[in-house]
Amino acid sequence: SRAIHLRDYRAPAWWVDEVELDVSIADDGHAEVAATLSLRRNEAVPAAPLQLDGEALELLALAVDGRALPAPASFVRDGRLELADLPARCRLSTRVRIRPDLNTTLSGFYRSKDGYFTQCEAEGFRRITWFPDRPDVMSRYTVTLHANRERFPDLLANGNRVAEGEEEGGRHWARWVDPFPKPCYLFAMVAAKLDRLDDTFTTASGRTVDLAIYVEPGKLDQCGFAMHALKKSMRWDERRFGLELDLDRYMIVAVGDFNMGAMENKGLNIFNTKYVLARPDIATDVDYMNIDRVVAHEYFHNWTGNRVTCRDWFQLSLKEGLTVFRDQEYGSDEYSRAVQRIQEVRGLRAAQFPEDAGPMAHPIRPASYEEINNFYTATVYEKGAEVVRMIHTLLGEDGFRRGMDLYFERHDGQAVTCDDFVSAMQDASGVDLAQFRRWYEQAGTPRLGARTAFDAATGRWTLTLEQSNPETAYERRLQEEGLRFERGPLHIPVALGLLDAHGREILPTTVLSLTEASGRFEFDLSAHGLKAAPLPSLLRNFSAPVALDYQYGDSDLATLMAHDSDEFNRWEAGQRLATRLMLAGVAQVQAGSEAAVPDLFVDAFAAVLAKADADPAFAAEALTLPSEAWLGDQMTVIDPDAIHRVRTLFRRTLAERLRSQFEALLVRHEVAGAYAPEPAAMGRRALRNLALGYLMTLDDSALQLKALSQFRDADNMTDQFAAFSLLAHSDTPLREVALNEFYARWKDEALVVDKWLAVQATSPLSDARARVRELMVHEAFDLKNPNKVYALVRTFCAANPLHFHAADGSGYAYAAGVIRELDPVNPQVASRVARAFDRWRRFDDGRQAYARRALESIRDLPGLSADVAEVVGRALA
Ligand code: HT7
Ligand code: ZN
Repeated sequence: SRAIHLRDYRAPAWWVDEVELDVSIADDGHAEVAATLSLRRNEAVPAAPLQLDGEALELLALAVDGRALPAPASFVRDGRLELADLPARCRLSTRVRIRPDLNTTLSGFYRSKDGYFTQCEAEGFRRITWFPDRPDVMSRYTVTLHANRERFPDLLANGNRVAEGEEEGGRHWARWVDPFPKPCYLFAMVAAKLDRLDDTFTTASGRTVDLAIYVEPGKLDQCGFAMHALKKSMRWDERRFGLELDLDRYMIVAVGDFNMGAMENKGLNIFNTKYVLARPDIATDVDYMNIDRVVAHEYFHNWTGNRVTCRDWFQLSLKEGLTVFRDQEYGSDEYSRAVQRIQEVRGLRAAQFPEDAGPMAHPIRPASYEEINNFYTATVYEKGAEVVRMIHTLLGEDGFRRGMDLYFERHDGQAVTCDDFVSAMQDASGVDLAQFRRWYEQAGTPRLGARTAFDAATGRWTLTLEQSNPETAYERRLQEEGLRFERGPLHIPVALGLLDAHGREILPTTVLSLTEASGRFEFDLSAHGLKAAPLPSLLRNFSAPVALDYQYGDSDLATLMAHDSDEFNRWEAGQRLATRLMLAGVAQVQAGSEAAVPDLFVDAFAAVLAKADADPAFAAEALTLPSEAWLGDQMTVIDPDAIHRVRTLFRRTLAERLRSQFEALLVRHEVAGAYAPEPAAMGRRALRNLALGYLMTLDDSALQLKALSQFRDADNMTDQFAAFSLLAHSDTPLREVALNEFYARWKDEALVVDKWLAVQATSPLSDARARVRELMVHEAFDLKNPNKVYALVRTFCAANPLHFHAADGSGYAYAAGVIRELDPVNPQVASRVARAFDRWRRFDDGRQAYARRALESIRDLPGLSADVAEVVGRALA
């Protein structure tokens, strides 16, 4: 295989202390990049030739210490520029031509609309100039940009603008110096014509810094919230972690063509427009919340990622897991902690648990990879954050903060490893994390079994916990690659509470550490005079990323739903009960009978509804049934048709039985006054729209008209979009009305058009796949734009299990066709779409045969990218 292994890591033979870049953008769409690198041999390792990475570069000239080397191309071997016998210190100059206008990969330097932008993480800098493209080489940059003044008035790079001037032919230039040494993946430059929102921020130590958000002309009224989020996150990082901005100027640039969400380039973040632009009439509450979190995430990277960076890409979770944990904590402090936690865990179960169970399984620090872009995964990010959260749980807030302080004290300005992070946490707190480190190297979702026993005579209650760590595709692959790996028990923090038969708490949250394969924990409850066994509330707040197996009775779950003091577990009990009953319904449907919704469930659900006013945002979560994908993941062989049928039946039955309660909610939670993305109002809108969703299952024309008027009259996108998606998924003539009106109104707002596409991609109606195919040739779609591909294609493949997994294989054939077409255009995006096939072996033989054929048709594509080859290769292995 083409795998790169962590064990092969070697420190670089050469350092690059200074980089001078001179970038000249020509009017015909190419650019010339002249680079001078101040090189210094790394005396700590054996001498070796200098090796530089480069991709899609036309090498024009090469010089060492000002002396030109003839035949520059002759120094390029296997895609690398190799120079032997260099003096221990020297200056290497290269000049290359690049073609940003033709760069559809959106990696390196590329064109989007009328401007030029960069994306260098993970390995895009090598598409700009010859360089040791690895994160442990840190350099100081001086960058001079030249371009036409009229077309590109904004010339930006990292750091501070130190000089600018005019040139002949209507051109101008600007020079930027970044005072901080950085790895090249944090390099950024922009040449464009943009509007700018300016602001300032005074740091805790009294420095005033300039803030700027750059957007496409005409969108200035859509960046106020992102600026607000930036200032909130700056203040939060000062308060919670004592971390201040270290720059004089912090810029965010929004771009419509971008492979991911955003990028934390030092002082010059580049963002997907999706995570910057918002106005009440075009962005939903969820969009606002995402913007808040992504702006915070990129800002937090300035310390966790930029000041302390990764030694190599195997350590990606060092910055990503930690920064996600930090943005989660920010979200919890800004919004409802319990609701944030519920959403995090729902996301983890939707994306990371299946990843751990599928062909792409890997630990948060993988030991090998073929294409690093494939490892910006739910495991590295979200499970990585869970691992950091467990450290936080084991150390407590103060211990964790001391660990963070020590981490920065030891490693500021360095490129380090996950081990260095754990060592700082351990050394600052005195908590032994030796066994805990296994979380970094072991893939898979541990199963945590629990058994309890109660002796009423003595009041002794015993909890036995057992962990099992099933083998994953990851270990099988390591073995094939000849890497030895020993599995072992993990250190699992298990937060426990106990309730009596009336739901009163008799043991407040206590964190147990399970370190062996099995552990027994005894509690003396004699003081409580219990007649019956207490009811355990296990794994409170989801204290570890595991799958808990405990035989709760249905009525125990109803008690926990109603009374647990741990809000997360109140929600969890409802999900557990719903999952169990819905899976029983699926089994009934498969056996040829009809499923039924038990009264106990309707009653438990009604009890949550009755208390909904106390916390609408929580109620909206608690009243959302487990997804079709989640139900499928619990089955040995996934049956998407039966699952869809049962989930639809549950929703309709709840709506029928609780109609008046839902209707009352609609009235009670009408939000008065102008729209504001405030937590309380957001919760009420979520609850109200959830109620409308249930009511729309009743096929009642009066309710459909109610949805239509909400769709037409809403003054904000949250309410408009909620009604729109319900109408667009309803089998009535109003569907076309809503689809046409929505498009006509919003066709010039790219991000709203994405919503229009995504809604059609998730349709449960029978023509969904045909519609998606038609939309591929609609003026609204563009294969070159990742947001459009994600909205239409990935949403269909990842969020429409009913139709993507159609029994006739049509969903798979469609996806394979798009992936084959997309691969030469943008392999990163093609590879993300290909991940939709991760679960293919979980389906019946008929579906598997179609999926295999689809995967093989991708595998056999001549010139297939390494990105897609890795994903498809693993799926077929
Ligand atoms: N650190 C950023 C990663 C990223 C990225 C990676 C591969 C290809 C394109 C990309 N754009 C951004 C995002 C983050 O975690 O903050
Ligand atoms: Zn990140």
